[in-house]
Amino acid sequence: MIKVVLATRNKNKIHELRTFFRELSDLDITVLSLDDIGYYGEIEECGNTFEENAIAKASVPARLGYIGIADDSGICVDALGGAPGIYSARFSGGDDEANNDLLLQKLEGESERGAKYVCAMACVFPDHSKDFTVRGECYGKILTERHGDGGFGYDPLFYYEPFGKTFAEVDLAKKNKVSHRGVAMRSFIKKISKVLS
Ligand code: ITT
Repeated sequence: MIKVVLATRNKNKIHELRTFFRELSDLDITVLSLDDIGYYGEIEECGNTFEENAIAKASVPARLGYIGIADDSGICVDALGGAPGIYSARFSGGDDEANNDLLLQKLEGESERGAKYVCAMACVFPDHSKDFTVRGECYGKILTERHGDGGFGYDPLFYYEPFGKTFAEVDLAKKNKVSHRGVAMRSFIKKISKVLS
């Protein structure tokens, strides 16, 4: 059995990664959380890119001798020059509601509403011999008002053309078929399965 540690405090991410591994990998992999290994310290996000932040997070368990995994994600809005990007979680300084309000305010009167969700995932080994990152992206549009109450973060404003709906109007399984995190997780599992087999 191979143990990997997902460096996040976000319980949804742990649940999702476990589900993806179960469905997509033949390897006997156990995904542990930071709590499982007794790590209660801070995780710094001080990079300039999604990849740098994912590597910084995954390096925390790697320094403790574990195979570390982490993701960093966010939304990049065309009319805002790619903002909020790596600052998506901290955009307004408040919660998801406040972040969405600020996004609507910044795009008021703007007709160019294109945006993409980005998710970078990193795998860091204690000896750094096989470190790698992968990235998933998903393109959509920012609506002028919220639609739906599922999902989280910017989902009520993120309209995905092929669905004709926002990500807050579809269930997680449907979202993950096309989402930045779904794309990144699938290519991550393919790659880590190769590296570890
Ligand atoms: P960890 O850093 O502990 O892993 P986190 O929730 O802070 O967990 P991120 O730093 O990756 O995660 O921040 C991602 C932010 O980007 C998140 O707070 C949302 O605002 C936004 N975001 C990312 N993926 C999203 C998605 O699928 N749906 C909606 N919003 C998303």
